[in-house]
Amino acid sequence: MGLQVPKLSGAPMRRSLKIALLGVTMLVLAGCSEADTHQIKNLAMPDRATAQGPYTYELWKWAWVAAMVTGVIVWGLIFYAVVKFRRRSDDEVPRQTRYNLPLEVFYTIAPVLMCVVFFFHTVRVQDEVIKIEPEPDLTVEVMGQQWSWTFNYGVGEQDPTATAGEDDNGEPDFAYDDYVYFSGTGRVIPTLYLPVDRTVQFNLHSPDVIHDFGVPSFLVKMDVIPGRVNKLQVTPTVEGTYAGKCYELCGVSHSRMLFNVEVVSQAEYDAYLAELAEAGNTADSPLLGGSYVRDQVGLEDDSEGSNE
Ligand SMILES: [Cu+2]
Repeated sequence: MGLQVPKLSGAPMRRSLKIALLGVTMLVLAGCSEADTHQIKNLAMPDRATAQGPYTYELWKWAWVAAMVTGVIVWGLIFYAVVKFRRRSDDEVPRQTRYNLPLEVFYTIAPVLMCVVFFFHTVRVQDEVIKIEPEPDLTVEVMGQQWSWTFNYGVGEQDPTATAGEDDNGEPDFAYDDYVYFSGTGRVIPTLYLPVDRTVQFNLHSPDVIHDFGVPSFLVKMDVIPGRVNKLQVTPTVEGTYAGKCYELCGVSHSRMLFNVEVVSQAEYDAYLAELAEAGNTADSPLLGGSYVRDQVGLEDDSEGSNE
């Protein structure tokens, strides 16, 4: 008893396949605007606007290269098998084989090796991107609150040893003695000003739930977690306007948790800070949503239920 396979006539099938392929190719090419071409060249990544961005981009690029090489090998093997072992006559059943030890060893070891290489480079890039310089040029205290952002800019001398939390005596310990701030709301999208070519440290605070602070063009982002201060350093290298957002679904108005970023000259940055001061947005410690940021259930040392 042989395999019952339906009889196919090859030629019309091949012709319609060719026409379909041609149609798809023309559609794809016709849809390519200049912006699309730019996107394709960038492998769908935004233009890099920070010193840290190229690390992320290189990882992304080489992951594509590895995926394409794997793809070409797999597609090649598929087409080779399809052509080489095709059915040559209606009543023929191809030779049936099972077990090929060298092949099985290969397809077990090769993916494991690929994962090891991907893992190595991911860790290498991550270490670079989340690296913290002991003395950044400036520090901005960022609060992600449901559902907007507050940016606190330090005025005057910076104390790089500040913890952005509490010192050993339980006193607030921030990098500056004076602050100016801008606080967004669900209606008012705030703008974060940054001086170009300066390494800025963001101390990330949340008074409520987990948010995630990120600017696509910076190619870095970091979670904003209540009860702890995450730190992220970025060096913007290109002046311009960028869009930032919350990357963590944080509640009903999460989609409104947008902000703009203006990377400007140092003079324009100083002028903006003076503007905030003139508007009365001044404080001697950053606006971080009140003391409950640090006193949440289960986080205080002396409450019942604390495990410390
Ligand atoms: Cu959020």
